[in-house]
Formats: sequence, structure tokens, C-alpha cells
Amino acid sequence: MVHVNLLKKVMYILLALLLFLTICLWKETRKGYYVSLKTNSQTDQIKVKIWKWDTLKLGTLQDTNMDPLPTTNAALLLTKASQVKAKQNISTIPAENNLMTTLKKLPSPLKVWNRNSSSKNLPPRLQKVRKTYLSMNKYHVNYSGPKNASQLLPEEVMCQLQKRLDFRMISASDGPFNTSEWEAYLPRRNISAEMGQLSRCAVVSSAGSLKSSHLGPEIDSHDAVLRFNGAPTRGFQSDVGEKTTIRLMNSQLITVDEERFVSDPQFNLGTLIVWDPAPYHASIDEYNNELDEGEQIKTQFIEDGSTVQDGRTGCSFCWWYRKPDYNFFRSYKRYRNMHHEQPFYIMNPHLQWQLWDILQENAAEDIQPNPPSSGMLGIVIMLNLCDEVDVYEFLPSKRQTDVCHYYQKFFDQACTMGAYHPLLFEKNMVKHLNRGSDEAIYTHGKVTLTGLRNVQC
Ligand code: NCC
Repeated sequence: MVHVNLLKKVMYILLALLLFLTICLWKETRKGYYVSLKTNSQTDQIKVKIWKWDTLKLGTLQDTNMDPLPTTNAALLLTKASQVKAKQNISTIPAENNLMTTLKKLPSPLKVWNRNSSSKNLPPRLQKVRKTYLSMNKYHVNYSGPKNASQLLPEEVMCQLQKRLDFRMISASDGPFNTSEWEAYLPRRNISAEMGQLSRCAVVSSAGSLKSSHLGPEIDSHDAVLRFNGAPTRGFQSDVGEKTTIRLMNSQLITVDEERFVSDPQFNLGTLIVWDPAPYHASIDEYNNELDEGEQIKTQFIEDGSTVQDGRTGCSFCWWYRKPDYNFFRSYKRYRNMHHEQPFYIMNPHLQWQLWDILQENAAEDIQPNPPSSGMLGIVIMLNLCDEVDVYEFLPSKRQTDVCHYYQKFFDQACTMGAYHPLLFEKNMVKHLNRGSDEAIYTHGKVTLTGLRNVQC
């Protein structure tokens, strides 16, 4: 009897201890770790969290470390028509997800991405990886343009995207694709004509934080939805929706995983685009030396530093065709033989480096000399095709997790913060350009961007 009572007491003490530890742990996770950060404009030290998340207090929404809410800059970018559409978007959100309803329920503090996030705040492993890529310089990047010269306003950055990105996909008039064989494979219609003018579009990142988001209906309410690589919809409809208008894939996926790519029916939907990491455009001369006479490329540098190829006289893409990162041409042709009716484009390899230059120009430090992620490329492709683009879980929401993808049980912070790709700097730029609210990022992982044709430069 005595033993039973003693055992009971021990059990109660253990339970109380467990409860106490759980509370302590919970409190600890909310505290964060503070480090100092110097801003460009001021020398005073400001406090930021280790992951460079901003915190904002419920009700005030204006923490000292917070980007000002995007009313002024964004308003400049919006045409009247898109302002009306933006209002309509909010009303299409189901009542339980409505911004105002959610706001009342939000715990404090809210955490959203800080547009000035620095690599210094990455975990040591990812800092090391970034440094290794900087010293490797695999793609021979020799960028000599401005760097963070003058913290550009969002509308100025939008103008850079509008003016300097070449959104063309490869066509049968581009050498070495100008053969009768390639002509039979490449889509005849250009992608803008194929897609038509799209109004509201969604870009769905593959982040683990989409899990349990219930964003499916909202995502499907868009006129067009872009997804990445092998990201599935089947079995995940309630979180990511089921509409797939465009699927952007890297060349690794269709080459290394060729069997799955050609046999999995999920790839048979919508329009496909494949891209491959190419040598940096300004280093084309190095590659020219390795080409036969007649294949030499004529480059012409225009004022803003971007490069234009003279396709009439040269072989526009020989420099890359000879040395793709992944030799995906075989699986491309194989897939085209099986699904000739499905539009399937090859992204022009200049786009990735034109975008990279803009990222570097607007970053406060050296970014990884590797192409931008599929995520960032997909965002700009949609900006070119749509009036307005909602991007989901590129900037993580309150569901932020180290789970890499919503469809896999694989943990790696690099998926969100970047290792090979300059993801951190891509996210900084997207945060800067966001004309939606911080609450929408926090609750929906949602960023709203103005389509490039609605930007007045
Ligand atoms: O992982 P991935 O990307 O397919 O994800 C697509 C895009 O979603 C955004 N993302 C993803 C996960 C996460 N936690 N946060 C995010 O913001 C990113 O913008 C990302 O680009 C790629 O960019 O193509 C990438 O592809 C994978 C992989 O090749 C494909 O999934 C095919 O299997 C790369 N992973 C590896 O090589 C191991 C990844 O680095 C980049």
C-alpha cells in the first residue's frame, strides 16, 4: 500500500516536471536569438532575429525592423484595374481564411521574412556552402555591374525586370536548333501566344510549409497556376490545389529521373518548360574559343550591361548546347515523341543570368554565382504572362518548417534558405516587391506582385 502511494507521488512529480519543461521549451521557441545588424542607411545597430525574420506586434504592424507596409510604392505600381482585381481577390478568400478574421486570432509576435536578410545569419553549414560556391564559380561569372548601388525602390526593380529580361523560349530559328529535326520538336507558337493574356496567376512553391495550409481552393481560384519539378497535386489537393497550367522543371529532373518523367502522368498536364544552368553570359567569349568557325557568337553589350546575341549571323545557343549542365535533349525529344500535342518549351538560357544580374545588383553582398532557383524563374515567367501574381510559400508563413517539400519527409534548411541557389537574396527581392500585406505572408505564405505589363517605367 505504502509502495503504491509512493509510486503515485513520484508519478505526479514527474508529470508536473514534464509540464514545466514543456512550458519552458515552448517559451524558448518563441524567444529567438538576437544578433546585431548594420544597415546601409544608418550606423545604429538594430536587433534582428537569427533567421532574419521580422517581428511585428499585433495591432501596430510597424515594428522598427519592419519594411513599411507597402501602400505608397505599391499604389504607384497598380493600375486602377488591378487595384479593383486586388480587392476582388480578398473577397474570394473563404470566410474562415479572411484576412481580418485571421488577424483577430493571430498570436503575437508575427514573424515574416525580412527583406534585408543577410548570409551572416545563416547556420554555419550554409554559410560555408555559400563560400564554397563563391570560390568555385562553376559558371565563370564575371559580373562587373553595380552592387547595391542605391537601394532601389520596388517600382525601379520592377522596371529592371521588365526591361532586362528576355522571356523568349528557344525556337527553331535559334542556332543550333535551326535544323529540320529540331523544328519538328520545338513548339511552333511562342509561349505568350500559347498562354494568352492571363489575369490572376498563382505560383506554388514546393515548400514543406504548404502542408496543412488548406490553400488548395484559393490557389485553384486563379486563372493559371505554375508548379515546379515533380511537385504532385494528387493526394495534396486541399493544400496545393489541382490546377496545373504550367510546370517549370530543371534539366536534372528530366535527365536523371528520365524514366519517371516520361512515364508519370502528372507531367502530361498543362504547358511544360525545362531550363538548364548555362555558363554566365558575359563569359561567352571563353566558350567561343572552343567552337568551330561559323559557330562563333557575336555578342553586343547594351548600356545596362545585359548581352544581346546576334542570331542572324551566329549560332545563338551553341555555347550552351555543347555544354549543358544536364544533357536533357534526349529525354526532351523522347517525351515530345510521346506527347507531341502538349506544349513543351526550352527556356532561353540568357534569362537565368539576366535575372541573376538583377539579383546581384540589388543585393548587399555577393550572391552565390549559380543560377536562380526554379522558384524565382517561375515567378518572373508568370510576371511576364499575368496581370497579377500570387506566390505561395516562397516566403514562409507561420507554418515554416525544415521539411523540404510538402510531398516528402526530408528535412533540410537549405531548401528554404538556399545552398546552391541564391535563394536568400531571391526572397529578399520578392519581399521588397510584395504589394500584399505582412499578415498575408504570415497566414497564407502569400506574396502579391504586379504583372510586368502593368508596371509603368
Ligand atoms: O526543391 P525544388 O527546387 O524542386 O523546389 C521548387 C522551388 O520551390 C521553392 N522552395 C522549395 C522548398 C522550400 N522549402 N522552399 C522554397 O522556397 C524554391 O524556389 C524552389 O526553386 C529547383 O530550384 O529546381 C529545385 O530543384 C530541386 C530538385 O532538383 C528537384 O526537386 C527535382 O528533384 C533541387 N534539389 C536537389 O537538387 C536535391 C533544389 O535544390 C532546387
